[in-house]
Amino acid sequence: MNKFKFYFILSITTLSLFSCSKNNDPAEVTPPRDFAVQYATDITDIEEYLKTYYITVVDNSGFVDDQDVTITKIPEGGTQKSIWDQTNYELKSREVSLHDITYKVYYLVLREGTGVAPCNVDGVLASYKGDYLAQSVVSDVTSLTVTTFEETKYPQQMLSLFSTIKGWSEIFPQFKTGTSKSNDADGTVTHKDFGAGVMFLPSGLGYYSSGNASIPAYAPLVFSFKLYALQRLDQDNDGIPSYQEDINGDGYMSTLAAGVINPDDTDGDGIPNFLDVDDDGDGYGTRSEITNANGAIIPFADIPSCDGNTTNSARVKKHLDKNCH
Ligand SMILES: [Ca+2]
Ligand SMILES: [Ca+2]
Ligand SMILES: [Ca+2]
Ligand SMILES: [Ca+2]
Repeated sequence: MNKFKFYFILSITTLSLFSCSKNNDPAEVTPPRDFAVQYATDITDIEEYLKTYYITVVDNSGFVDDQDVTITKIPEGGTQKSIWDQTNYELKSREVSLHDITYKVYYLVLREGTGVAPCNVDGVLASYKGDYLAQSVVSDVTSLTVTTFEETKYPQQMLSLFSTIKGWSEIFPQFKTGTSKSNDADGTVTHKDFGAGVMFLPSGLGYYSSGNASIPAYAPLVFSFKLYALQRLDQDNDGIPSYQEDINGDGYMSTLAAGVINPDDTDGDGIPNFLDVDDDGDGYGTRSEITNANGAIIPFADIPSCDGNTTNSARVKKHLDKNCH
């Protein structure tokens, strides 16, 4: 598939699945809630959910239902162990700084995966099921309810983590792909040993005030997911895939607030390398600096230093050396 076509499909998918819908009627616009206030509510709901629901996981390697999960409310008097209390799967958390607060994002590792981890701006081929949490009042009793809004069992498109909701781009890099084998007879693909998990997202890392289609505004989201494959993307089209512009190698790249030092911004101009067409700020575009005399892009591993060295792993590659082009 050519790149244009890919991005075209991506943009449609992005619009339908992940973008914030704007309310165009000015009469209905109300100011969004304060992020910190909403987060306090969300994290309370999420922790209540984790402590009052239990999970069952299908173990059926090589079949499409492998690592399918069912999350069910523990019935009155039930002896099932909650997601919070169970010990079959590790419940981890990750801190995400955004909106001037630090979000705690819980995620459950069903299986880490045996392949390669995406960075936070790669494309992922993932099956997933999305639920939202809501408080509902029945007979004067407020309780947490769960509604499924989307399920994709046979994903066809890579989704760019650069365009999805923030929670996805934070959690997917913690997992790896597995192996995929195409079946000659019918063209179906069998996925094995892929990373699988469940993420529990505060609304600020989801759709927040806009909601989305059937998802109400300010709803915390729960996604169970399976990471089948990834695609390396080159956001700035400078010839270097974004994951190789992750200077500190932590799997994450982002634009930070003005004045905050960005570890992935070589020239310190506020634009991280994966979005900067001139990474070292010498006035010569990265693409031109890594193009050889024949007009071909030099593979990342072979980009020379200023003095022509291509083997010293500690060398500064010329596109990152502002004294050389
Ligand atoms: Ca790039
Ligand atoms: Ca980084
Ligand atoms: Ca820069
Ligand atoms: Ca340059």
